[in-house]
Amino acid sequence: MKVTVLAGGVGGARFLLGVRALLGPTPFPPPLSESGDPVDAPGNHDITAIVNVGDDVRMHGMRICPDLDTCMYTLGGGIDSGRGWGRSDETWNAKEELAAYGADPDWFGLGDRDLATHLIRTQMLDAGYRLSDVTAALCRRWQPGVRLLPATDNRCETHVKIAKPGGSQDEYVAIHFEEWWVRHRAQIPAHGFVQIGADRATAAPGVLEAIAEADIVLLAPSNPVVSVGAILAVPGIRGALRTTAAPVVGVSPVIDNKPLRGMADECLTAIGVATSAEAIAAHYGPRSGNGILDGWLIADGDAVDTAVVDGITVGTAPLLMTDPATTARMVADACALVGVNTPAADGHDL
Ligand code: FO1
Repeated sequence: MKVTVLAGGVGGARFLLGVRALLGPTPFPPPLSESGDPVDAPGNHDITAIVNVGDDVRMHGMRICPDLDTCMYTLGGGIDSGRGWGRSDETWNAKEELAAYGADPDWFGLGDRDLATHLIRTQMLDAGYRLSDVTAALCRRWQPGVRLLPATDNRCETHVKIAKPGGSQDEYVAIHFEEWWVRHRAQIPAHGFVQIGADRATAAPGVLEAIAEADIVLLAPSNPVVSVGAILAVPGIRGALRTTAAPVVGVSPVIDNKPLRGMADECLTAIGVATSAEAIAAHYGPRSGNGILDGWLIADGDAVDTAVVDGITVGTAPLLMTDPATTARMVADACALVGVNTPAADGHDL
């Protein structure tokens, strides 16, 4: 079975742990034969993650890809699970030294171990490799067991529109999403989000095919605005979701109509969408209309007015991703919602 997942950072990575627990690993990058050709793994399932690159940022001369790294480290066993991002057993000497020189920015958590990833990535990008090639190369070390594809190889950064400090009523400036979130903890009201470069971006190699050829496409319980929304901003991806033969099922990112972590509520408010399972489903919209959903899995206890989400099959399940086996059951529930059977549904042990 081919499963394609649209994923952001922390929530997306935890969701992918469940998909892998349910279906088994997809060797990535693909093993090479003696003659150096990629060999399709014999596994009977194939998991592809289309990962958000809207958080990507250039700092201290390095290209940093927070969501790709969060997925790679989480699936590869290198994540600091308390933070949900960055490396385990991390130290911050380089960050402190940079700050001692007054080097800006000093508010972003660049760990010493994490730096190696940014240095390798930046060197490969500068040598002309595409981000998707770089990601596969980094994954040769981490072996995530899921194919990780950036949504695009092009620059497509999320910038946040805020009131111009000291400006008049309708004067705005834009700051990078990471500055808005990490430096200001999303406490400066956002008046909108824009993916810089989206108009010239193209989906990364394999992305549109992974959607078109899937048996099911899942939207991870990631931020609907700056994660899933940023992926949908890449030309062609929304269209691929609307035309794929696969059912498209989203998993609600809220429990009791509140996000578990992060800043989804501030983001949704900024675009005039209520922070509720119902409003987010309506925001994504049914594929039978001009939206992208066939199914919507919401947390036990949350409710949606079926009239509001007409055309979307709604189901409920426990959505707290406490461990991969629990998340695997949630993934099986999302698939079952649209009649796609998976190992858990067949009663096999996870
Ligand atoms: N998130 C933070 O809240 N504070 C940080 O200092 C921080 C540093 C950081 C460094 C590398 C990296 O890959 C991710 C990092 N994140 C940090 C997470 C990042 O902000 C993510 O984009 C968000 O968590 C949303 O997914």
